Amino acid sequence: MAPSAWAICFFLGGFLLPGGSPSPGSSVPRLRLSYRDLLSANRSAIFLGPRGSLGLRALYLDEYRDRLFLGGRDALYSLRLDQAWPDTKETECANFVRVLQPHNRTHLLACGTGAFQPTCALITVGHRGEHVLRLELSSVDSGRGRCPHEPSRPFASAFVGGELYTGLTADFLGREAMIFRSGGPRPALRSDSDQNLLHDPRFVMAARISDNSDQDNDKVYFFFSETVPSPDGSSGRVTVSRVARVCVNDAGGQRVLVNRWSTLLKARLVCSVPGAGGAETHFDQLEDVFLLWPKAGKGLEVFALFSTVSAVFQGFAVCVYHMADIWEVFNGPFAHQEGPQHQWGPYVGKVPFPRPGVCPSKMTARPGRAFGSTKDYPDEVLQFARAHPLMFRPVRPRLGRPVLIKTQLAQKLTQIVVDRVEAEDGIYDVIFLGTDSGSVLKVIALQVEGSAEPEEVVLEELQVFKQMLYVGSQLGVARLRLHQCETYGSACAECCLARDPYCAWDGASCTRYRPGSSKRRFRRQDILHGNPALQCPGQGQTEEATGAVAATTVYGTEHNSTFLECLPKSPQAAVRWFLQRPEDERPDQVKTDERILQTAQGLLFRRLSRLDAGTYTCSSLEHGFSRTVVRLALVVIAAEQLGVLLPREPPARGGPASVPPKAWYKDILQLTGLASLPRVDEYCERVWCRGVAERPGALPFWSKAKSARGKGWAGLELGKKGKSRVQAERNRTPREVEAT
Ligand SMILES: *[C@@H]1O[C@H](CO)[C@@H](O)[C@H](O)[C@H]1NC(C)=O
Ligand SMILES: *[C@@H]1O[C@H](CO)[C@@H](O)[C@H](O)[C@H]1NC(C)=O
Ligand SMILES: CC(=O)N[C@H]1CO[C@H](CO)[C@@H](O)[C@@H]1O
Repeated sequence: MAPSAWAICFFLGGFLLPGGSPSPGSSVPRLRLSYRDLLSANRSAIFLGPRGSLGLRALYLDEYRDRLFLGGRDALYSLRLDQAWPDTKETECANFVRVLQPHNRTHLLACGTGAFQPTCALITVGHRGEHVLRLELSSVDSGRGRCPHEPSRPFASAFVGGELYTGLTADFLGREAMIFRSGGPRPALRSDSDQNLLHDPRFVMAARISDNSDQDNDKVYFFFSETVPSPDGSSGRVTVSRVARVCVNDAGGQRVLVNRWSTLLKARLVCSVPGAGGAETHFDQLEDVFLLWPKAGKGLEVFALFSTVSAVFQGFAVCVYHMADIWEVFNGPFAHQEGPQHQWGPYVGKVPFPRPGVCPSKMTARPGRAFGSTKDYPDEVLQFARAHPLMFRPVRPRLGRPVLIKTQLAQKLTQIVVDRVEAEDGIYDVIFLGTDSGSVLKVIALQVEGSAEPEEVVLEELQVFKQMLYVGSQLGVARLRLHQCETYGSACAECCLARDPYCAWDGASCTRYRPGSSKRRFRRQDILHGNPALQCPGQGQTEEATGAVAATTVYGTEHNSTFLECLPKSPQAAVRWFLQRPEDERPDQVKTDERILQTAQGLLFRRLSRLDAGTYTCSSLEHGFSRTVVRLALVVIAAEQLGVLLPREPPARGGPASVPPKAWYKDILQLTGLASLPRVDEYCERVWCRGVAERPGALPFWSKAKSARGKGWAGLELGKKGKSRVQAERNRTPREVEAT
């Protein structure tokens, strides 16, 4: 089991939310938190293992034992959820662990790719409260059919009633795709390879879902996409997404479909946006599926993340399916094709009894014929099942369209987790989307009354054990709190504008909202509209009128460039600049032109004039709520005054020209009459240390500035803030988790 052949290893993350599952546009985020921000706010913890990289391939969150099990490269890890990481024990295991499933109360089943020889073994993990991790050597067995040969091949598994259900390509060459069941006392069962049932499938998820209280009807569902011959009979191939299912009590046929599934059916999952003239944009490639189990009664919802297949347009969409709609499609007509060149249509003839796909149960019993097992099904039923594995109707999403669409993203979305949150004004589904770069987007999709289009609000952030999100990437695993309300700011309006269903204004601060805690009377929250004018009356205007924000003095030299920085907390806010000159009665909005540019970071004067002097107010406007971000009193130093101070030649004495001559500071200080040394320090740095901007590390943060440089403009330097941000950018590694 030498790990030598394992150079091929791609990202394949995991994404888990406790309690989520019994088996385990201008859409700028309002708050973007870097990995460092999260770590320093104690919001996240990272585990990378003793070697600094896990090669993570499988996660299993065990809420019963308070532990998180990780399957990585050559190792399996057990992390205690109730303690700080890394308190780990490690055991050597077979290469890349792809399967981690609970076997019983004391054991886990783990399967690894081996050196292209899949291997399974039982791992003793102990009872609740123990922290044991031991490989049962006597249990090591071939994992063929239970685990793929490669660490990166799409694969899904579910452990039900002591048996492992897998959707995978089981052979070394990756050609033999199948849905397989093994590991119990019953003979193994697989999909029929002659039947052309699966076309290059990419399995995403597998789970047991009960139709009703009768356990005989329990089925295992598989979600995947496949590339099938074009349904219009032409020679092309198209990618479609599928939901397939098999009965847990399927035993195969007696004469037909021996040791093959006799109840396997599949249906298409459609996720598309209707466009002008009936044209639809389809999201056909399934990326991930999350099952949102209802708190009580029926009503399971399937959240599915799709991507486009198109080479020109990269987009992602989240569609939500009611389980009841999926059942309806499986109860509907079968798809039928007269011959390979014919179009598909609904099967209109007589369907034999028991209806193919129906599990043997009390419902299939007839006087004199109990059909206690699929082995008792008439050959006619099995022949029909073999010829009609596909349903005619596709499954359409709730509301007939995606709840969320994302285009023009720099990253690919790969994972989805959903948390249903009860807020003051309703129940919201908070969607966490994991990206291939390791960041996590937190989004709520709102259905606003009277509008067909759902409104999307991209929040920031990420919850503690029982309130935590576990994010896995190839390098490691991160634990993040689902919310940290105080990061939204210290004002009622900021809390309200965040529109985060986890957070509400309690009269003093922005804190976790818990429904039903009626002791606190002043809980202010408005997810639907985010209107602080209603929720936080009197806040916005008073601040503006009294000019509560004190002005800071800044200096600029005539004919030189200068920059006034303004970074509102929320990038979703519109920024406006106002100028009040000493002689003016009221401030006026700053008119931007060739000379004065408004950038995302602030106001840039390419060449400062004396007339630019005055008090600048940067104000952010979001959902009708305006607040002052910063007030800057700009003093313009006249060119003549500066000429007296500055020598014509750069300072001699061998020193580099970029070193600020210290003596001039005092003159500048006298000139301005103010002793705010750090700011003057910064100012001088801007004027004289232009060379710093040329350092390669300085470029990414100021990528906009870089292009402007070509037009002969220079002089923009990184402030201290800018520098540290660049540093963070450059030191970024894929393991860094960004809550956005
Ligand atoms: C984070 O946790 C550490 C240790 O528990 C503590 O010392 C530190 O003050 C915390 N930081 C914040 C920002 O809460
Ligand atoms: C779990 O399964 C293992 C292996 O079959 C067995 O040795 C162990 O006793 C079982 N534990 C329980 C609690 O049933
Ligand atoms: C870039 C730029 O315009 N620099 C000017 C800054 O001010 C001094 C003094 O007036 C000029 O000599 C520079 O050309």
